[in-house]
Amino acid sequence: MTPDINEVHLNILLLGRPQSGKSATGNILLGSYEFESRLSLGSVTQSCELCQGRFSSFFRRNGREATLCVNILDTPAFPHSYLKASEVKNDIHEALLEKFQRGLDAVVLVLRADVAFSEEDFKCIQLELLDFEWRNYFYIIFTHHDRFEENGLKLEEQLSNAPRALKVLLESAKNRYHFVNSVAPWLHAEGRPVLEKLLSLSQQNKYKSLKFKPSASSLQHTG
Ligand SMILES: Nc1nc2c(ncn2[C@@H]2O[C@H](COP(=O)(O)OP(=O)(O)OP(=O)(O)O)[C@@H](O)[C@H]2O)c(=O)[nH]1
Ligand SMILES: [Mg+2]
Repeated sequence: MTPDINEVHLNILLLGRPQSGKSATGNILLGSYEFESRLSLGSVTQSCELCQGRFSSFFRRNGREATLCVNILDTPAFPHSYLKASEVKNDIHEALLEKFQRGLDAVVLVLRADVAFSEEDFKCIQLELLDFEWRNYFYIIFTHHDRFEENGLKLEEQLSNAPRALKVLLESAKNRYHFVNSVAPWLHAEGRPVLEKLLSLSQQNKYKSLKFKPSASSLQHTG
């Protein structure tokens, strides 16, 4: 919760496998090209990076217009093409401590919609940084929605035929997910519905953040 009743701050952590579209997703949430996002045979993002966005009159609260401020932490992939698992983990750990002292409002797993799901996709959130409470903050973003559409695939059909491991993952996110085209020309138009859902997630959590506990190397719920 922020001191100013008409300003809500969301700390958003992006996690995912290499080239899943984490940085591109960060860009659509911000509505600008802040994070380096490009096609590569190896992981592009080498260390955590924080970018901020501020959207005035984003929503109404208590009968007044309110501002949404987002702090987005883009992270190196896990598994990473060049870094060891321990290096990725330490980098995210330190970034959470330094940049998200207040805690986290959304843990976003970025998955490609056009690539078959593998249980490996789930491993990036098993970095031992997250306590069981993270599930209340968990959100899944499927990128490459455009590829999905190009191939005439219907979302509902695909999801009902999804592999069991993906269904379990969606259940653990309490079916909170969104499909995006992270390279849409109108970044903000694509990002706004996701921001609305992440804001609603934070509202469901009564604006209480998931606090990072440095000593315990875990995240816990805090008031
Ligand atoms: N068509 C399409 N391409 C996308 C989408 N999202 C990401 N891409 C492309 O996928 C490639 C990788 O995107 P990044 O944003 O760099 O992915 P990343 O997960 O940050 O990658 P690493 O930092 O290497 O782990 C880029 O060429 C993006 O343009 C999408 O929704 N649709
Ligand atoms: Mg990246």
